Amino acid sequence: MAARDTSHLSDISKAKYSADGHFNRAAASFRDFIEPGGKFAPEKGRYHLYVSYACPWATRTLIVRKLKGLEDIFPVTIVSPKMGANGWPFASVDAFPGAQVDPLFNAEHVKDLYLRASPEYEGRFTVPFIWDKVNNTIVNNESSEIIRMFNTAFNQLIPQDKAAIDLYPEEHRAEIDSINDWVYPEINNGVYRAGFATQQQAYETAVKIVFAGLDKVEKILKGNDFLVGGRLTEADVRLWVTIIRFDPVYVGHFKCNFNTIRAGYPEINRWMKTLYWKNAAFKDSTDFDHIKTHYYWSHPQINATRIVPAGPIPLIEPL
Ligand SMILES: N[C@@H](CCC(=O)N[C@@H](CS)C(=O)NCC(=O)O)C(=O)O
Repeated sequence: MAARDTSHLSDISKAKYSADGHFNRAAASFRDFIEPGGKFAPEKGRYHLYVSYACPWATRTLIVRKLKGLEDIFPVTIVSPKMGANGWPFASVDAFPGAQVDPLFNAEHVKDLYLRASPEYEGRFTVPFIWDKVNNTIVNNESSEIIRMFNTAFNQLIPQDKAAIDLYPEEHRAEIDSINDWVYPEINNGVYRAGFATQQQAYETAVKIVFAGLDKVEKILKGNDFLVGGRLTEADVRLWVTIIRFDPVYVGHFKCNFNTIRAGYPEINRWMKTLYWKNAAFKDSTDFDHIKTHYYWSHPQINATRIVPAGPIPLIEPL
């Protein structure tokens, strides 16, 4: 039987746009939860996390995995940052430094695992996602839900000091939710809407929204080390992954160039640098080579030469 043609799902240049040139991100499809007593019970070694260092959504899960000390419970595989017509490749196909082979099936591309889990799958082949070795399927491919699972589902299996870390504390949930509600459309996804716009007006609308969002964050962080409640929460993690990519990628590649973080947003810059330099979960989850190569190489519709810029110098300022 001939393999099904899934190129409309794996090739980012064939992603869906609205008639007025706006980029629309599709919702994730695998939405099960790992929880005690559920179909997907928390167990050491049962699950596998697939990520790209390049991807902001995947980096959320890497940061929380490390903050919660889940490295032994939850092995991870890093794909190559060069996302081509077949989507994300493993190192067996593209041995980019730091990329790894698929340890479970020696798959060539992420899409092979999606189609193994669900042969008729019609969504995009995105990272991050969690693979379940017992049911041979994908449990979840939505980072905002994966970090919630990491926050609580494995608390019985990890040391008490790690179990006590709560990135979504009851008393701050309303405030975290309300920050997430605008940070996602205006900033996390806002930079993509600016960069992937195919019409001038769609770009201009989107880029203004990004910088209005950054102005709000700058005000919140004045005199504060964190976004909510004077402590590290998922709201910081979710925003940080976009900010760390801002000067190296989004200013140039996505044309978000009203200002840079380092020149225009001193409070955001301080918050970003402090988390990077003082908290290994953030620094160790960041690979600027993967980040820059991914964006500038993988979107020939906006960078036809695939040349990766040498700057900025430095990639992140010292503290
Ligand atoms: N809702 C998803 C979004 C993930 C996502 O869009 N990942 C991008 C990389 S940054 C991807 O894998 N895109 C591949 C594609 O669309 O073909 C999440 O937050 O986990």
